[in-house]
Amino acid sequence: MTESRLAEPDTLRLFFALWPDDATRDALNRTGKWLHQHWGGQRMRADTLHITLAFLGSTPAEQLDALVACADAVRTETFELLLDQAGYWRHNRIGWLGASETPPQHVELVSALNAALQAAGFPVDARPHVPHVTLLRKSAGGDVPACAPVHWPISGFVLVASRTESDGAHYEVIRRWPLA
Ligand code: 2AM
Repeated sequence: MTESRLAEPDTLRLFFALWPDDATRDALNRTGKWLHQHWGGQRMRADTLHITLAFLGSTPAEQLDALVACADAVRTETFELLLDQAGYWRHNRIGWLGASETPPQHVELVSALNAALQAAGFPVDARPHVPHVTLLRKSAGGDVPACAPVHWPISGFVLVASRTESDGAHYEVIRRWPLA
């Protein structure tokens, strides 16, 4: 057995997400800076910015193949997400950027993924999905400032493994799926 196999974890903290291209990441990061000037808190590092589609949490590594099969079953067309609305959640002190109108393809992507996950016995979130990019944590919130809209071309989605380290969460994209 090789050293790297020995180091492979038995469980992974996983989630499906939309992962930004470089231009979208830069635009989201600029909005994070702008929101931080208004609301304070801790800015998310640029390399962590994403939209969660389905959060699985701690998952046995042996279930990865089943997860991949769930994502393989999704047939959604590419679309554009217009992120034009900042929001703040008091219960977890998160400042975020979201969409004033969620495109039907996004709704269909989330529901197709969740349906496949549920049918395969994975845990799914019963709460309504609010597409958002978390930009600030431990933030005070306040009056909602106007934000420059971010046009995000969605051409695929990813499976991400998360590790928590002293400087915060680190995310590794472990698999990508293109949209039709
Ligand atoms: P958040 O951005 O609103 O905090 C990785 O933790 C990603 O999964 C984050 O985007 C987080 O959303 C999301 N997530 C959804 N449900 C979660 C949960 N129960 N615990 C931690 N993160 C969760």
